[in-house]
Amino acid sequence: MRMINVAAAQMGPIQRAEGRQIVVRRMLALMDEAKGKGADLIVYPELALTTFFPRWYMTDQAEVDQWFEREMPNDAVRPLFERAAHHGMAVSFGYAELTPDGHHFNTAILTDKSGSIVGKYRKVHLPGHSEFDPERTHQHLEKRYFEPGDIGFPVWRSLEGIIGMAVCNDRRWPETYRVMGLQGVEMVLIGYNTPAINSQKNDEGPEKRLFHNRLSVQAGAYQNSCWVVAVAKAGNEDGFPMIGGSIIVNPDGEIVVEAKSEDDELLVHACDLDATVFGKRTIFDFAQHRRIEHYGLITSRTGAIPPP
Ligand code: CDT
Repeated sequence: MRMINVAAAQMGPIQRAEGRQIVVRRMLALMDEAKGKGADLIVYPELALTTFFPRWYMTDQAEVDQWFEREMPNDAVRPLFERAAHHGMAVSFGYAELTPDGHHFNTAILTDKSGSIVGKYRKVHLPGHSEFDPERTHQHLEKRYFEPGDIGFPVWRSLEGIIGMAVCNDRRWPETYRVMGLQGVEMVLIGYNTPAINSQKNDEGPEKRLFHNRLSVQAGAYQNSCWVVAVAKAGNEDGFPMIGGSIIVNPDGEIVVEAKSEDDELLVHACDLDATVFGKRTIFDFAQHRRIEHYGLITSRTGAIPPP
């Protein structure tokens, strides 16, 4: 057995006025609790250090850039890295990344147990829009503030396994998991911030959103025979409610543990990476099952059928 005792650290809301120090204190409390439960790895949500700022329309780039981290770790976040190294715990969390040459990404990182960054992922699927949309009751401006990720869906050999990452909207699309699955991924870490109501489809409330969360994550795990750790930032941020529903899903697609609250809440589960082996043998047996000659539409945009 190759075990990773993983802690999914769901976070409750972060208000716009709350600074990184307050948030990091909450993250440290979750990390200490995870240490008490023997965690090897703690996973925090997308954009874990701040409120979900892409809901706010901003025109001043200096104001926008205040939500971004220019280096990782930086002074605000260093206590997390130091505590994790002290505990001997690997960490993954999402943040807004501003590169030295001025690029903006919605990023997630993975460290090893000594606090060194071993993996970085930049969100590929950016939902929402780039301009203020008067048709919407709530704005979702990720396309305004971020560029699409430029490094694909890599996986990393770490914690005696093969680990991948994705961010929020990525989890809804099968290609996300498949690209990592084809690289043998054994555990996928996904942070999210999902509004409780779809602002363009008002009958899509929290129940439907939680259903889609489970549906996508469970299918991704089963179809690629990997563990998936999906971690929410939940609750009401400045009047904007978001779903919780953090889950850890096994390679059979079964939920092994699920959050009950919309607040800071730790889910811990001992995940056996060897539980991925049976499914991988049967699903990824290229010679017997996969008919790549029939999958052209997935990779060829020109062959795609346009929407009605
Ligand atoms: N953060 C993020 O990607 N949220 C999206 C909201 C989609 S509605 C514009 C999600 O897929 O949950």
